Amino acid sequence: MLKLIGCALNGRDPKKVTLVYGGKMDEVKIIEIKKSVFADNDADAAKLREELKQKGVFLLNLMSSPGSGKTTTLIKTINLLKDKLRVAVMEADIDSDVDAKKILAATGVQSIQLHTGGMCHLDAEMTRQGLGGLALDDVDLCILENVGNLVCPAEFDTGATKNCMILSVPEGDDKPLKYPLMFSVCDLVLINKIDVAKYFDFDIERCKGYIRMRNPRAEVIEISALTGEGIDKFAAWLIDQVNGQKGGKINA
Ligand SMILES: Nc1nc2c(ncn2[C@@H]2O[C@H](COP(=O)(O)OP(=O)(O)O)[C@@H](O)[C@H]2O)c(=O)[nH]1
Ligand SMILES: [Mg+2]
Ligand SMILES: [Zn+2]
Repeated sequence: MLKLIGCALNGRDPKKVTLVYGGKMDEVKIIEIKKSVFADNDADAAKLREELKQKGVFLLNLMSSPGSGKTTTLIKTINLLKDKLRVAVMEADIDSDVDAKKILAATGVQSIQLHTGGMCHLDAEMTRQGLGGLALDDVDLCILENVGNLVCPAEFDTGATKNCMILSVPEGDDKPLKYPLMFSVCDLVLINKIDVAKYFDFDIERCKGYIRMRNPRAEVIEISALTGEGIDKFAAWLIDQVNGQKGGKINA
């Protein structure tokens, strides 16, 4: 059977999306839901963003290339935040459930795997279906780890409250020049793996200049998910954002 992959699926027959979510530590549940294709994703995303605001849920869409450190960053950050905020995670991947299991095992927070079965990005409707698998009444901050890809995830508004991307040092400081849309839709750019900066010709100031060129309002935080450097700044940014949306008083 011919398997369509990636954006080739756009506009084709509705397909199955598998959700795997954690209950107890070693337990995962599987739900299958259908993906429906909406003609106007931007309108659907705006509607979802408003629904989340009404519910008091801040949704962060986290994007990057595969391997830049999304899952590692989430684990470190959630362990700093989970006593202050009720956090949930949606892990999107073409296949496998390793990231949701890793998050659950390392943090104990609600964690769902969105199994896209070929899709290389999420749209608002897929995100909504994922959210349906979470107990949202118990969530202040939900983080969506989008499919690893610097191209089409930037083209599809997921309905997230804010967008964040990770650029890691080994990828090179010129990526804002090569993937302009990704940098222009992000509110926050995390520059990760700064612990290995000495082995690469990655110039952090030059990179920040390229990011500003694409998006003058984007904030930039340097981190190492391995050593934990800068993770406190990312955690404080998240608390600020959640407070901003809820009008809350959670202390960083
Ligand atoms: N040296 C170093 N390695 C990192 C850092 N963050 C992540 N990694 C490693 O990079 C690899 C990919 O990380 P992962 O979190 O799975 O990336 P993802 O695919 O974006 O979720 C793993 O081997 C991590 O241990 C970092 O800050 N420094
Ligand atoms: Mg990951
Ligand atoms: Zn795609």
